[in-house]
Amino acid sequence: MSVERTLILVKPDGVQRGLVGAVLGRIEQRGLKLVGLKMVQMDDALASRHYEAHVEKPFFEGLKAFMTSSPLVAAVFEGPNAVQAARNVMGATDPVEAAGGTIRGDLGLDIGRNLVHGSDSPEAGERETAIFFEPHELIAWARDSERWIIE
Ligand code: D4T
Repeated sequence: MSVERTLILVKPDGVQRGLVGAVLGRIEQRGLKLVGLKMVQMDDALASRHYEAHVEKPFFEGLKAFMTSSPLVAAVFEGPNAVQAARNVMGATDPVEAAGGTIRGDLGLDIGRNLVHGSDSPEAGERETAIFFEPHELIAWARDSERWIIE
């Protein structure tokens, strides 16, 4: 069982629609532990850094315009297999394909307004966390309910 970190972004559509609590709440309820949280206005440089794998893709300009159009909320969650656990809660990238019961399947309709980002590997979790958070902004805290969530 590997303890991982995943960077979660509630994208501008989630913030504008008043779904910050709903999105983060589903990940929190899964049992992952919140260790960092902030509101961020993304700029072009940050978008290019965060989405470095996508800068050459045809959808990147639209994605960048969307991600910089309004503030987002960045969170870091920690736990066993945190990356896959969070992605399962988020659902498929395209909300039309996302299963019911997932964030995107329940709350989204369009791939360009898919509400939430989550790291796609443990390495990406570390890389993306370092883009959005200084080390001192991540809190190592003891969760009293830990033994009721993780054996
Ligand atoms: P993110 O990175 O936002 O968590 O999404 P995914 O990991 O699920 O999906 P991704 O990296 O393939 O895509 C990044 C981001 O680009 C948007 N997008 C993607 C888009 O607007 N049009 C597209 O055709 C694709 C593939 C949605 C998510």
